[in-house]
Amino acid sequence: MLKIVQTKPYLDQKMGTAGIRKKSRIVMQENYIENFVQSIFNAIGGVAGQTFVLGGDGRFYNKIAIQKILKIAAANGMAKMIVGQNGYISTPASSCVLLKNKAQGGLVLSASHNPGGIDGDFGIKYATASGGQCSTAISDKIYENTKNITSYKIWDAPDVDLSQIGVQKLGNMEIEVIDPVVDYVQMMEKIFDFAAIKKLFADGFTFVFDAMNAVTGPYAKKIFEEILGADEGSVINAVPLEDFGGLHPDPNLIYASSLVRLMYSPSAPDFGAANDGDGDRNMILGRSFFVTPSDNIAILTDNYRYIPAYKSGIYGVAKSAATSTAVGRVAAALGIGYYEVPTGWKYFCNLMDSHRITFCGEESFGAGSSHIREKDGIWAVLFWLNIIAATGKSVEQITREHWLKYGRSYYVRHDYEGIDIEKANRLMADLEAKLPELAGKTFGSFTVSKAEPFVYNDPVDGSSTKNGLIVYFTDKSRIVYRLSGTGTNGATLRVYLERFDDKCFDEDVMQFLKELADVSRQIAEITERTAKEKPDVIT
Ligand code: VG1
Ligand code: CO
Repeated sequence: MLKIVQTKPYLDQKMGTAGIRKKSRIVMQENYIENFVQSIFNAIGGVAGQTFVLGGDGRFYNKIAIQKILKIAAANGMAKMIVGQNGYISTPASSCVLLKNKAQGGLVLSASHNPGGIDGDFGIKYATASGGQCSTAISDKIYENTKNITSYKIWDAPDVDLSQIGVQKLGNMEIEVIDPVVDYVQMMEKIFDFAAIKKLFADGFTFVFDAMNAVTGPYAKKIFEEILGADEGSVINAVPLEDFGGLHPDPNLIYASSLVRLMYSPSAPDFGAANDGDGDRNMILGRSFFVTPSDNIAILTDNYRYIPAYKSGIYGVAKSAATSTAVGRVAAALGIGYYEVPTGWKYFCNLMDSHRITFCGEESFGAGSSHIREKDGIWAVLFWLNIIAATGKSVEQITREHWLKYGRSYYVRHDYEGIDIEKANRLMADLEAKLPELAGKTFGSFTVSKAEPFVYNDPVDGSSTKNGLIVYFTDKSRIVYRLSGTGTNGATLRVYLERFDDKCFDEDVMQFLKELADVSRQIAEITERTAKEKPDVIT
């Protein structure tokens, strides 16, 4: 039965870099999810007769939120909701299913790499018919709606059983429960040379994939163990858990520490990888060797010819401004288009839709291609396995040959977390104001060549976005400053440090970037303003 419920607006439902992201307890407030989802539907002119895709990374509150969303969708006249079995779907699989079914929209319940649980985080990403997350123009409209909402529609009915694959009805809406792994696997089989990777494993290549107790476990088990023949047990932490087993499902050197320890131990397998909570981020490791995400996208691009789906040619490549310039050198060598966009995958979508780019990547462990409109963790792992199968080279060899050819961008990101929001905003505003004076100034051994805000003018829709501040130095070093748009605890200042060297590739990264790190604090007065002498997290 259709029910109309009176509600009061929440004033904090503004989307950040990737959807809305909040502490679980905030999302659990009365009508919080209902308001947000109804506001999406209102802002896009209703969803009557439409098809959407729905699922989440399985974190705490996934189950409850999904039932609410199904009932709101049914009450709003949606024709069909395609739902991942048990309410699970990875972010890349959601984009895949959305595009395959030509659905009008998709909702992924996830706070990505943020920890889960009642004291962790929850979030919702909203994708349009393009398969990618909505533009800022649309999220602004949704935000306006959340501030003025007075009622929502909900179908008053018992909860829906999502455990069995098949079709059922909720009011007039059809619910199709699918196994999202199936469509995703089919897509991967079309892109990569599965026969060659199968042979690699059959020949004894050893591998470990850490799903971090999050959504990619079932996908990874199916693809790597069942289909490609990696040893049983190669996929670890493979069962999605509501609290990720206490892990922080962020695949980097800090939070995937047990995998990192294994990869740097004498019993390391040939290859190690991890994905984040919702399966769109990846970390790649060789034996005692780590591939930085900025190098990752550069190396994948340079090796596109080994991959069946790309071997006949690629369009250009894009990276977020904060990502190192490594892939830019590859683009120049290949003579393909090259774009720098603000942080957030949504900025790549127009470039993919208009065939300007095929690949894109971010320093935050994200890489992907135009096969979907999200970054894709398992895709990146398969890409590496395919290169290794085709070349017979190790992760380290492939990376070292890359440096030899193009030079190396030593790169690190410093995060200063939990800063008072007002203080953080002031720091950025004051820094921006003094950028023009920086040119020509010397800090230690670094001389500033140019300093300016990063402004992106989208060549497709003409929109203009300012995101972060960049200081360039005469020796090709760069510092990028920006505030995170995914945090749930005060403000996080991200400082991205890059220094180029085309002769020596074996410097200690931290040591090599130490002076630049000091300069980054000096220029932005970080310690004076935040009382932090060093970053809270270094990745
Ligand atoms: C972070 C990353 C960004 C990424 C975003 C979403 O944003 O820096 O590169 O696209 O998270 O990632 P921010 O604004 O906190 O720096 V995820 O894996 O949601 O899906
Ligand atoms: Co993610």
